[in-house]
Amino acid sequence: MELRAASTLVAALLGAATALAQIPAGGVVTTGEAPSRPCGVTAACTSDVRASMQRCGTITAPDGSEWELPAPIADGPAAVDIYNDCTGQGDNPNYLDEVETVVIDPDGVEITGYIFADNYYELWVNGTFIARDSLGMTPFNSTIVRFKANYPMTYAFKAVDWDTHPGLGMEYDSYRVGDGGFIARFSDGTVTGSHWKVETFYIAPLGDPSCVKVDNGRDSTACRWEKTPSGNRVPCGLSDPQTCKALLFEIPDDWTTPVFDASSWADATLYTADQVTGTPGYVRHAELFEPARFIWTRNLVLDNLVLARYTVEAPPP
Ligand SMILES: [Ca+2]
Ligand SMILES: [Ca+2]
Ligand SMILES: [Ca+2]
Repeated sequence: MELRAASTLVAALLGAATALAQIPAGGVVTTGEAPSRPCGVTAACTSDVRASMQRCGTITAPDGSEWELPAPIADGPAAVDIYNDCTGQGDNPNYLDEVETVVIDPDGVEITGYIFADNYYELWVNGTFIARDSLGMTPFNSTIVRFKANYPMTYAFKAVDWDTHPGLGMEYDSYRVGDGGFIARFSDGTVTGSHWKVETFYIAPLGDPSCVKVDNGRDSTACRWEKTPSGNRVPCGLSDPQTCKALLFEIPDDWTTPVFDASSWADATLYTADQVTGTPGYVRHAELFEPARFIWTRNLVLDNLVLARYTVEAPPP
């Protein structure tokens, strides 16, 4: 009997270990939608473009932990818009005059950056906050930033595929699944590309979060979603979206600093402009971004909060 009890205990422990092993280390699973509130830019658009107010939510996990969704948002100044047809008039002819320089090192090199994100970004250089996107959800704007820093320069982007149902990773009344992607070019020749490191911290919607594996960073490509005529769908969302789950990971405190080790993150995946956006914020100013490439993790659809890093060691020749 004792032997049998012991073997039952061993089996139970193995079962528990297997269950734990099914979700990547540090992952927390939540179910359903968080109550949401307006956040960031909440003024109605001045033009009649199709726009969605930015909304944020706080969700409580079964272990009591609280999570800001779709991401914790930095409380810093917004970037100057190159194109904004919501709180701006579309093309902003004065963006070069309006952009201010964030001085990290007074004797540093002045760098100008051009950034477009689906839907939102925040940027740090060498751990100093540079700017956040002026519009979190839609419509899609494009922005300029400027800073002065010494090499090596570590770029740290927080990029968010914003949703309107926090916790579900879904958007609009149709509960469809949106996608992400962002692109940046800097005046010293630094561009987004596959040499950047990326990691995902909010993966949703998921039916069974054990579809997320760790293989050179967290990989959600085995998680199911389908393209349908009414937008991207996931199996858990077809009958009752509130049964869908999110897999969340805590953002490391020091992730924006040069000393942070991102070697376990994946190399960025490249996407074409067509895969990410056909909106005027990018298309009307595409030449500003050449030859940068749109990047994200391996899953443009289900990975909603993506951190991206790259260090430029010395001025490009
Ligand atoms: Ca935006
Ligand atoms: Ca999106
Ligand atoms: Ca998404």
